[in-house]
Amino acid sequence: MNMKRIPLFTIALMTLAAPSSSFAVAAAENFSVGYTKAHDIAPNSFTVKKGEKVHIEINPSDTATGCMSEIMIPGLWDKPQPLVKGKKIVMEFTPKKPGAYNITCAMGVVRGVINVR
Ligand SMILES: [Cu+2]
Repeated sequence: MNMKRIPLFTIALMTLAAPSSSFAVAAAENFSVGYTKAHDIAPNSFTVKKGEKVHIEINPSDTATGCMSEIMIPGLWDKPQPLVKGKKIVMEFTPKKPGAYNITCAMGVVRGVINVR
């Protein structure tokens, strides 16, 4: 590992962890995700680490309809959340097993992936 990078990395972790919780013990991986009817979620591919808390915020610019109107991550976030314009969705979880977890609609149609390493 390049030694010069360690202090910057530590500062980045502190910055990320501070606002999410007053306990702020574990480093969190934070993702900000958009949603539009035209492009669905963006970005839609993520890589995270096993045992590290993941914090995903989705800010829908549109209200989703039909099959893709709810979002879930089977195995990581099993409760479908409706995509409603202006209503922020927050998903927080700590992946325990490596693997590729699909991001789906409530019935399992794939719209993205979370790779847990
Ligand atoms: Cu569906």
